[in-house]
Amino acid sequence: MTCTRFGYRAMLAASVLAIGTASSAWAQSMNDVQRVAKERGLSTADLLAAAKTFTPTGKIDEYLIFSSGGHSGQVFVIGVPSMRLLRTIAVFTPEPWQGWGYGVGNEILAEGNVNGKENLWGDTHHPALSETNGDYDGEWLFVNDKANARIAVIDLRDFETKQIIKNPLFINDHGGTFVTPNTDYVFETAQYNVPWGAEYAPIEDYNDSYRGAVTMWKFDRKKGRIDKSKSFAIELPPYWHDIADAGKLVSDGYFFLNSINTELATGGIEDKKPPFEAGVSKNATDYLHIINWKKAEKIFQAGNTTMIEGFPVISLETSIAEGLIYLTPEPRSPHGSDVAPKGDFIVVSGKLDPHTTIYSFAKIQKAIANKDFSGTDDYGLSILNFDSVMEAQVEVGLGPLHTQFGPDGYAYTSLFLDSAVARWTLGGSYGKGTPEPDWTLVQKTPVHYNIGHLGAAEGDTVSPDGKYLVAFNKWSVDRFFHTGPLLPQNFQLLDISEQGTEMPVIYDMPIGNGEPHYAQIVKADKIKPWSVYPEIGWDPMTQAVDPWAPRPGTERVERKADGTVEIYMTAVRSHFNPERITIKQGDKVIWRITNTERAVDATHGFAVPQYNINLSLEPGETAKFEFVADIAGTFPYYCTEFCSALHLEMMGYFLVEPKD
Ligand code: K7E
Ligand code: CUA
Repeated sequence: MTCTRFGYRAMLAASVLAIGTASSAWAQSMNDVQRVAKERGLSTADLLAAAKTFTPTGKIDEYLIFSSGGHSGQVFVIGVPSMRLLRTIAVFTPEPWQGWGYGVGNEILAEGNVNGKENLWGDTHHPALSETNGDYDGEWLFVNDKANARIAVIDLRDFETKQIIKNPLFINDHGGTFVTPNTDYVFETAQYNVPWGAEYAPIEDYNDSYRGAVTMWKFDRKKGRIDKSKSFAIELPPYWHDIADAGKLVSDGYFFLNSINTELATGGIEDKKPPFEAGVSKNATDYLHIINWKKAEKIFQAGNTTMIEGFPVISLETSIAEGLIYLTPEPRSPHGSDVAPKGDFIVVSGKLDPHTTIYSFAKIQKAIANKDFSGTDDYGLSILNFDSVMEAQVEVGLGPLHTQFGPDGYAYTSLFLDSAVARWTLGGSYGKGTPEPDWTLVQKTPVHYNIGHLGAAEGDTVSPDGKYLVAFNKWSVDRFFHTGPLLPQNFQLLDISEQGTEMPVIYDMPIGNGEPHYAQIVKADKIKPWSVYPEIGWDPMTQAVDPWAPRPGTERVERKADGTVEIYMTAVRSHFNPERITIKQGDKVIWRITNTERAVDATHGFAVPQYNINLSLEPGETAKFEFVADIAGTFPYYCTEFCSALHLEMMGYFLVEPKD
């Protein structure tokens, strides 16, 4: 990068020298650059940032961000370094462009019904790419819904949601989704605790009736689904459990979960009791939970569980007896818990403590072996002696939240109150990778404004890439045109490719359709999506050819003896076949459509007015939807994609004859 910068300065110098002589086309073009820069008020730093991020037409981004969409309930896919939004993946919220929830996807959305009630939105916080040996493998993506304690599974062959699973034990989650290094399990922890199954119990009974838990969802990679029958939960004290991370390499088999509200505050500002914000932050320390999930798996497989809400749970008593869970103090209002690339350190940040605290896994193991405890909590869990397990503390600044890692021994921590990204050095086996001494704050770059999570390229894996870091900022204040009082969030791209003191902000990307929390950044060439579905008649729900799929020559309307009308339709530029369908009011309709195209991007839409139907049929895809034609009338259906010059002609009439 240094070379590039000198090269660029040399170019600018050359162009300055060339002014007035116009001796070459190159000089002329650099004059043009200078003229435009002057007209637009751009500095040299701006031009350099532009050169680092501008991605000419036809060039593909090097990295992809998979970002949670906050309470949009979706996932966003963004290219790096161009910071172009490439796709929204519809997850918990219906989305008409993808035809998600308007005839197709409805069954999957219904899997997410909460105690039988439809919930057509979500609050996505932590996406997790599937991993093999602790590295992203580009196959699957998981994301949680904090509002209703649900997990979604997305297939990265077609970027579509395949499963939504509702947690039977709790109704709110936050610590999730996180995957174990080979994606054997996806884990999810409750945050705002409730009695099992969210049944009623007065808040005064918090200690006795409200429960914490972590659910270990077993992922069946072959089926591409979470297998509920092989999943289980581990009961936890009713602290509010927050972010976690799975151990890897030396710490594989463990996960590290932090907590707040060890005070067991229950609010009550209206009764002059301390509000949650004060009650939850009273203690100087909360607890990092160190959980041996491989041991838990054995206990579950041995059947040493209790069925609660029809789901196997390892009780707190069993965990204590088996040495499954240990606690250790963590400084004030911890939020991030991030395992370093070699699995040897766990970095925790307390929002109200200006340090990051680094725990050593080797020391944790030693303390467990030596029963080096400073006591037990009220639930009987042993507390490892803080001084015995703490490796280092680094003063990074105000409001530290989350930490990511680079390839060279740097760690990066988001500072919410400072609105900055801190770069600091790891010690131990990471030492000597950086010019600075171990465990030292190196530099802080201001970001705008109120950063939450941050993401470095593959920065939470066993082999971080460095290069780029994105600050996922909560506020944008004065960075963009004010779109009324509701402003976009701001993703700011930082260049972290150079060691030492510089991490310039090189791009601002407004997010105008949700409030992201965590995101992961993966090398784009690890994702191998299909450009068209493998065969004509492909059902994305089963990822296989549907034997019932309509094909050219089989188009028809069949009336069954029971009054059901089955429609077999094909779509190809620029017509549907059939184009006229007449049925009777009250008929039950089963409608199948296959897009028989093989050309890349030849997607057809299919919209029926009044009936709230809108599909997206990608090349090769077949879809099936059902409804009762309860409203008589004349309904022109049409293709919602501008698929050809004659796309306006891609339509037909759906005629529903009145009953009598
Ligand atoms: Cu916003 Cu991970 Cu939900 Cu921190 S969380 S910022
Ligand atoms: Cu098909 Cu427009």
